Amino acid sequence: MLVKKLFTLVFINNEDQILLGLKKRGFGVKKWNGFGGKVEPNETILEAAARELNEECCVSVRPSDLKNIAHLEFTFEGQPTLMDVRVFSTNVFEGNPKETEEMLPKWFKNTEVPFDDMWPDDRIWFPYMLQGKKFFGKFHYEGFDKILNYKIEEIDCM
Ligand code: 6U4
Ligand code: NA
Ligand code: NA
Repeated sequence: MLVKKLFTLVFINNEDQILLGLKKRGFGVKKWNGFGGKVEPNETILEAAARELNEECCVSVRPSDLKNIAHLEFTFEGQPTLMDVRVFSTNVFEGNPKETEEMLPKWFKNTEVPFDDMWPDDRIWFPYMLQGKKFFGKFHYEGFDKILNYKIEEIDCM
């Protein structure tokens, strides 16, 4: 039996740039990624997405401005957890990204995303996101570095 855990992941876009953060601790440490975390029992997924973004880089968004662009599932060989990650993006935001205890934010050109220092799956699905597609992907890992198998498909609506 797989135990599902719900996570958010938010990407802020500004013209031809995307905001990423270098994770300073915990899961995914030293990797660049969007901003997000666990959904708490007392909040909606959208509220969690906006809250985590603000906690991690001090940027504010209205939950209703977040567009749900992807659904990702991660499983790990020999482990009972399925990470259910809801991915959002927006170009409507307030505040300048600031470093926090968890993340060091930085703007990257869409053509200069640092895939070598990111989750290996990002290289596979970022092109969908950067082309404005909606998609579902699932990735099965051995450890945290090797993708054993995956599936990705464009979808019409979330
Ligand atoms: P705490 O316990 O507060 O440190 P929290 O911030 O709630 O944790 P965290 O940072 O562990 O949660 O959440 C993991 C983040 O990493 C989520 O935004 C989802 C994202 N994520 C997890 N696996 C990923 C993967 N393979 N590829 C990817 N993002 C992933 O691009
Ligand atoms: Na987090
Ligand atoms: Na967090």
